[in-house]
Amino acid sequence: MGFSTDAIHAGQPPEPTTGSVTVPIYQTSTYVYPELGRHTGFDYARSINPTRLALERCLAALEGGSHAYAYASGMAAIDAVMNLLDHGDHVISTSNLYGGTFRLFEHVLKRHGLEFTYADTAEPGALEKALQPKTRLVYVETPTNPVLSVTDLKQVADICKKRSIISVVDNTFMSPYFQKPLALGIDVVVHSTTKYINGHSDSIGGCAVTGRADLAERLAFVQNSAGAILSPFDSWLVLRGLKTLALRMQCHDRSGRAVADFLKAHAKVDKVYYPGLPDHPQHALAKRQMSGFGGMVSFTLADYDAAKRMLDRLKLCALAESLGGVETLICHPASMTHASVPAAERRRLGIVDGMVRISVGVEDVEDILADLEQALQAA
Ligand code: P1T
Repeated sequence: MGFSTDAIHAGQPPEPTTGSVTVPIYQTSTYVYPELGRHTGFDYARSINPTRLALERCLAALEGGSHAYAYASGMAAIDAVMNLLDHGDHVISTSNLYGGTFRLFEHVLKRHGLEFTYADTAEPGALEKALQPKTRLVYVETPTNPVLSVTDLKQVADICKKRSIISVVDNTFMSPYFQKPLALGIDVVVHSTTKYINGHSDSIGGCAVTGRADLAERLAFVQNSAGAILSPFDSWLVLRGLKTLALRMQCHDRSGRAVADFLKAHAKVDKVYYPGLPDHPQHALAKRQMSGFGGMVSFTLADYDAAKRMLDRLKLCALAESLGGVETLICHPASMTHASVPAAERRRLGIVDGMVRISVGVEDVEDILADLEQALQAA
């Protein structure tokens, strides 16, 4: 089946009692056993819920995996995946990551005995150089948040496979519509479903998808044991959002390119970060590995004050954390999404105080450009 057919139908057969074409919200905590020693396949709603199950099956289909698990947030999904590891295991991670992922690694998981090395995985050879005998997992964000650097996923998968290292990719920025890490040999994909997958800025959630039965078994065990599940209502919202993922991504991509071109030509703008621009350092790889460039664009102005003047003047674009919604969201990574990354490290990664990040929404692009233009005049 095609992508949109799966987004609309996979895991979502008509409900058998009434024929309801949408999956009902099974708002229950438990299920009656017909008799002692036998249940219906549904025993307790932390372990299994029909609305969540429909979403998990749909997500597995869209990512080309066999199993998916839905969690209460993107961070809960990442935390659950890191639970595949044992005390003392070593992880290599992309150096530029969502600030919250860096915080989880540095300030939570390190305390539980995991060790982390950060490498610029976009640089050929950097991953091999960081390998240790105890490396058990490689964690990659691509394109990265917020500098949009792109890592070669086939190379990562090949390096990891040879050494029985688990490869994990945060596919939040591209969504399965534009990038399919599992098809390139990656073991696990994670998402903040809060972003493009749900797409309407009205739910916090996350998921992990894999094609490996051994990892799926452990993920299912951890999901049930730790219990950070997505609620039935949020599962329903995400199922509803998913139905238009292809349409939304096509529009985000079209408008993302227009915004990147506009910023590139603007006198007030120093540097534009967008994988679709021919001067992006991994543009050729991005063209090969992704089927679109998406709607995330970052750029730099002279300094913090210029960024503040611009951001405070916006009328349509909303100054807010998050991304991937139908409305254009704009943020200042250094003080918002990446505030938990130490200042020196931020500067090393290029997250300067004059950087602004836009999640280009699906409004009429002329209106987005006009708002940016009037705000940039203040920069
Ligand atoms: O917010 P949550 O659903 O827990 O997702 C965390 C997360 C994971 N991975 C990536 C790539 C992300 O961008 C995020 C969350 N990011 C933002 C809130 C943001 O504005 O960048």
